[in-house]
Amino acid sequence: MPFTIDAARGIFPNTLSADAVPATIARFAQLSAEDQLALIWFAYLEMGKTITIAAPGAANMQFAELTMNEIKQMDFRQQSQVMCDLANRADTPIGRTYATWSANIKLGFWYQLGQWMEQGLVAPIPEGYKLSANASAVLQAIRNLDPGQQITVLRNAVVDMGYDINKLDSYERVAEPVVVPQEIGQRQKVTIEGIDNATVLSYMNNLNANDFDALIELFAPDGALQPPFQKPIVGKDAVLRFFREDCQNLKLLPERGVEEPADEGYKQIKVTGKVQTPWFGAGVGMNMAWRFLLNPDGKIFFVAIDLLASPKELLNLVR
Ligand code: ECH
Ligand code: GLY
Ligand code: GLY
Repeated sequence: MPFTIDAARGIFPNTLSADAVPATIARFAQLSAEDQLALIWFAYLEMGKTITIAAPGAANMQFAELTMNEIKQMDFRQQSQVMCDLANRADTPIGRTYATWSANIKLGFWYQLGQWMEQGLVAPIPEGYKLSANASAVLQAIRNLDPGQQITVLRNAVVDMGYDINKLDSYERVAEPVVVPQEIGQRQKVTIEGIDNATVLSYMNNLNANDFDALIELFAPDGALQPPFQKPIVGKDAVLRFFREDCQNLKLLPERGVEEPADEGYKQIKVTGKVQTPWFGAGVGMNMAWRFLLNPDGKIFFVAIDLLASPKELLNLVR
């Protein structure tokens, strides 16, 4: 085998990803729980002036409902404690339940709590709460990011909360049900300047259509997918599970790409363009790159998805 996953991760090394995102998350993680919650509250309010967030679907919320109602019954002091425990990743029953939820369920849970905070049903951030100097600096760093990077910081902060799932002996993952794929007649096909590779085009079209069964057949058995700022997910079973749990209703808008031969009959392809999440729709276009390595059978041996450092990177197709 000419390529290892590790070697594949290094294709198109000139790709500049948004390192400001993990750097900001690392600074955020150092803050106290109170500061973390208040900071997100302030950031969320400020972002809400320019971008609109879609309400989570009912399918998404049903799994968090029991926990949310439990929290609603508590007094303000207990509610604040639950929120701080989540930020502290404490080992509590709610922290354990939260850990089993998919990213979208976690986001839907906080979306609802935020609404209840506004309505006075859940403990607010204390009036006049003053962020520490460090927290103010992190908030300022978030203000300086572009919208796609801001929502990624928020998402990652929410996903990281709760008890560490790896410390649970056994658990069942909880995700929203998988929607049926879009009907063939309804599907739109992408075009990518400089790319006519059938695997890459099918990847985009199948993901856009939520057709995960067709999508996974584009991968080699030992193929891998690397989401932004994460380690590769390896093997068809794990990649399919990721698609079904975390990748519904995305909109991929690839724009251009390059295709080059690699060693031993492999092929490397880089594509740049925008991605929209169902949470913000056309309101936020994230600047992304896909770096594909296809095996001699034309199957995906590796694909990395990167959040780009700046819109300028959309035009960077050099090796
Ligand atoms: C309040 C205060 C107390 C604390 C908290 C609060 C609530 C916060 C809330 C935050 C909501 C944030 C949201 C963020 C959503 C972000 C979504 C993103 C999606 C990115 C997806 C990408 C997909 C890329 C991919 C592609 C592929 O080809 C393969 C698959 C995949 C205020 C109460 C916490 C409510 C909703 C960033 C980039 C293109 C890799 C997935
Ligand atoms: N409203 C976005 C989602 O449920 O994924
Ligand atoms: N941030 C992209 C994902 O993992 O869904």
